[in-house]
Amino acid sequence: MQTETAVASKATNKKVVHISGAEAVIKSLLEEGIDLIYGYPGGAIMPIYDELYKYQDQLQHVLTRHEQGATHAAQGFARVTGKVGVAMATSGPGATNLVTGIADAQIDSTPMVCITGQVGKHLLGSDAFQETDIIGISTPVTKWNYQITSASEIPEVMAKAFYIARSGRPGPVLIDITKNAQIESADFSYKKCTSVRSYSKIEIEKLKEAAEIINSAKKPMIVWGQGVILGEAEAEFKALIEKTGIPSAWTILGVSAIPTEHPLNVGMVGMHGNYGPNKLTNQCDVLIAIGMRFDDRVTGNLETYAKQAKVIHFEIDPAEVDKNVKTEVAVLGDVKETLAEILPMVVSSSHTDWHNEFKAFDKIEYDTVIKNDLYPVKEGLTMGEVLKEINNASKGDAVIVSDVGQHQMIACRYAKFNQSKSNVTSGGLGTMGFALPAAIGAKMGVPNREVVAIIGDGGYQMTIQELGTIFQTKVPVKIVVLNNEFLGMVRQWQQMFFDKRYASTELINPDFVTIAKGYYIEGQKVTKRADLAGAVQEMMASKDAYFLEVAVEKEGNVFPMIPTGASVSDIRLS
Ligand SMILES: Cc1ncc(C[n+]2csc(CCOP(=O)(O)OP(=O)(O)O)c2C)c(N)n1
Repeated sequence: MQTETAVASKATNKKVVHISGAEAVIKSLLEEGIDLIYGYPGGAIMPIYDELYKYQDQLQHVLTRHEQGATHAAQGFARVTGKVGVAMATSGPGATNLVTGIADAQIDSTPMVCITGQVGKHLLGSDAFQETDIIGISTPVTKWNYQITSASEIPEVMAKAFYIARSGRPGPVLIDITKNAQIESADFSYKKCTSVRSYSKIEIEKLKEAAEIINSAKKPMIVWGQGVILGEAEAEFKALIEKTGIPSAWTILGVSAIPTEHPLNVGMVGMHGNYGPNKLTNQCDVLIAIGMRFDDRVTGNLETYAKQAKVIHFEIDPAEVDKNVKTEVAVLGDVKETLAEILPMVVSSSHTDWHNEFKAFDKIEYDTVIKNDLYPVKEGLTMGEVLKEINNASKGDAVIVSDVGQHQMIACRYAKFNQSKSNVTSGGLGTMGFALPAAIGAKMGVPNREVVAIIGDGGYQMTIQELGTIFQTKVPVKIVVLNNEFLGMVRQWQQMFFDKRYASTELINPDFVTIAKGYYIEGQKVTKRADLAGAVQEMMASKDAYFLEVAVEKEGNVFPMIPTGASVSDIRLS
């Protein structure tokens, strides 16, 4: 703890104390309002863990069972709270185990600070025990990274790390701290960082141009993404769509920004999105993209994507503008501000005929796909009916955390949401193993909300060890494994595009209920439709963590589907 009496600094009027680098790290976290971190200890970070022990009444450390779990838990926490998630690991293998989660946070713009221990400064570059160049390794997948080699750097670098992680387009930051910097002492005084680089001022001319195009559009369509949620612009967004009456579709990370049942919500775009919004992307005259980045899973073949439309792009990151899709007008800036500014410039409308075109496609999709997913008459249980029962039990109030694969697409297509920041999934990276640890972080972030993880039998086994974290922390997450005994999404592609050659996609699984019980987590397996609703209700009624396995049909497929490289117009219903 403190080794010298505190003295007032003339420059900042903040207290200057002389403390170890390790303690400076903890104090910096406290200054940033952090009271919960996820991590895993080891030699090169032991001085920081020793300080954590002393500060445990102010800063909770959750010991995950793998460093990847720590990053996903920090991501889950960040996604539901809008705050920065923090993960910590030792050098070498501890640090490299963080990389998947960091890459996931980078592509999904999740604010996260990772702290890694590093060998002493005098050993850097000597292939010392557990030395790895985590700065080099993480450079392409971090928003910023930095190696601290002296204790005196800690407060300023930590302040910068948190500012960069949460400002503008959020993202992950990694701070690597050599062991000597943790042990040696230095003066400490903390000043929060308030700017690193400035974001462009809103250009009123661009807003006027955009409003003019929107006002004269006959068939305008909005596609919104996670930017609306990250920018906390839900109210501004809702006001804009309600005034203009424009049909609005979402990307997988954007859903929950407005309630699912909102009449202007026309569904999901992209590979397994809804029929109408995908088809009509190629018939709208104006496409207004808000806080989304035209991912290839959204656009399909760019050569045939919305070529007839004038594209308006509301975006905070200039690097995203004209990257994949050429825009007519780009409105740069924070959507909370740009959407508020444009609201008085747009005229009220309802676009009734145009909405009816969406409804006609909805009917086709309902009759050919949705009815069979949600109300199947065949014997095998579908993933869709499990989601329907979860909706019935949650009434749309739960946070849904999904893993990667068929169940993810079904979860995002059918889950109902009443409030923002409720859909947590690995979008851009598609990281199997994400959901179980992310659900832990989500539940800790919003303890008063129900958090339900929807996971495939493949992805579950990638981070199944985090059941240990659930048991130790007693975090009451609900875990639903949709078991089709296949790596289902890959199997679907093999069925459709590789003549049903099921190469290495069949899974022979263990008894998952017994494994959960081994971690003292109650659970059951459902194999019959008659037992499903009751089992889901029992799970939701439980005050503790609960494991529900549902044996779903083995070769169920997710439709609609835009085959890779095909046009959004060529979306298939079977
Ligand atoms: C770490 C990782 N490895 C491989 C993949 C490729 N992949 C995408 S979906 C999928 C199958 C997922 O199977 P499962 O978890 O059982 O879910 P299902 O599709 O059956 O719902 C695979 C292997 C991936 N996304 N992530």
